Amino acid sequence: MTSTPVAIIGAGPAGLLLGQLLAKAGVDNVIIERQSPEYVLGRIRAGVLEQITVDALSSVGVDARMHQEGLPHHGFDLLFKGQRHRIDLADLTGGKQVMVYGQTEVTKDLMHARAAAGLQTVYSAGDVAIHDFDTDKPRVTYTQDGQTHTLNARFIAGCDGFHGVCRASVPPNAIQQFEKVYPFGWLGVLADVPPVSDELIYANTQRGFALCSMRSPTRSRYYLQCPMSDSVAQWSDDAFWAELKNRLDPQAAEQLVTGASIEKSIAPLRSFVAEPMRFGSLMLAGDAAHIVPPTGAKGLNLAVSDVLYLANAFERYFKEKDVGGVDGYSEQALARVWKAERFSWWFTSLMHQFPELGSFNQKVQEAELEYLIHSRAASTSLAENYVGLPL
Ligand code: FAS
Ligand code: PHB
Repeated sequence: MTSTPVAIIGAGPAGLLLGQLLAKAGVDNVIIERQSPEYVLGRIRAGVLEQITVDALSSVGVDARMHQEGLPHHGFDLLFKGQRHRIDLADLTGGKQVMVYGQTEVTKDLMHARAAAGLQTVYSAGDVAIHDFDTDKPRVTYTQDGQTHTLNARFIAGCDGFHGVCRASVPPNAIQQFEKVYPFGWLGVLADVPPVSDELIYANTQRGFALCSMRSPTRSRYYLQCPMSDSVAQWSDDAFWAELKNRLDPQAAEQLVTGASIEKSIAPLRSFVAEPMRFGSLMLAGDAAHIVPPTGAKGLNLAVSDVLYLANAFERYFKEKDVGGVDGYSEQALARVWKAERFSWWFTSLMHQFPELGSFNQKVQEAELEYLIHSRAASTSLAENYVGLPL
């Protein structure tokens, strides 16, 4: 049986970043992860980092490769009715930008930093369970190498994602869940081909939404709105590229470089929030507490703001015995979560096809897009949400 001040469940970006922030504050911690490091790194997810995420990684000294390989972006294109219109993020937000740098790379950098710091991470942990988190002596049990292990802690940080064990362990009468499931998914393709444009293109077309993103000047990431009934097997690379071309403007369709996919997956889209985000000695952070449709590129960045608040709360507790941060964590995190939920829902509703809502919805979407590109006030609102609202 071992003990640690903070037991972190989940070695995704939330858990790993929290671990680094706590270590920097002198608060020891152990991460328990059910998958292998390879499995965690094999998941292809986010691509756009807000400045708060860049700054958080810099604050724990995990930013060198991001600044070398990451791509600062100062704008993106909205494509509708066959025309592209640039949203100038820098001009609209007084010089702010986003960083294009894949979540896989962020996770890799955090993993290496944690290992270099000699912090304990238990990978491939089986039957992870949390206990007594309604007391000040919670504990985690898990199996490894045929043995059952117990980890005592003062707090448990549930950073175990949407399908994790932490939120699921909270008594149903102690938690409120708000959810909206969208009637479509995103078919994503990663390919070692140069991006079709220097910046991202978000397309609203009558055939469905499309997003042109990237990971580097030689690696592209594309998404197509698709029915949830679709399977990856139905989508050959040729079929994917042909449909993407159908959803692009003529110039982009002409310039599109296609190639073999190195990853292809369909992700469901949902908006979800669990309230509160604290249950006694259990604190939820990141996807364990909330999910956004990826349209607004908020998921990973919300996980970061959660753990920034949480690390500060734990530092106040362990260094000054001040419970104010811990007691205020849920309300503080949820205030930012709900603003990002609103933006992600709004941008998803604006850019995707909803056939069940009829042609009126398409016309209203086009009217809002026209208003957006001609109103500085409207495009400023889009831009300041996209680059990330203040902490
Ligand atoms: P994660 O889900 O990343 O990590 C949770 C970790 O906990 C995982 O490693 C998991 O193995 C582990 N775990 C689960 N159960 C456990 C248990 N019982 N015991 C121990 N460990 C356990 N966001 C964007 O901003 N842009 C995007 O384009 C984007 N695309 C996405 C595509 C997909 C398919 C998905 C699922 C999400 C996407 N997201 C995107 C959101 C995503 O980036 C998340 O916001 C981000 O991974 C959140 O990080 P974590 O909260 O650490 O959760
Ligand atoms: C990505 O590159 O994976 C990405 C970028 C922007 C989004 C969603 C996904 O809004």
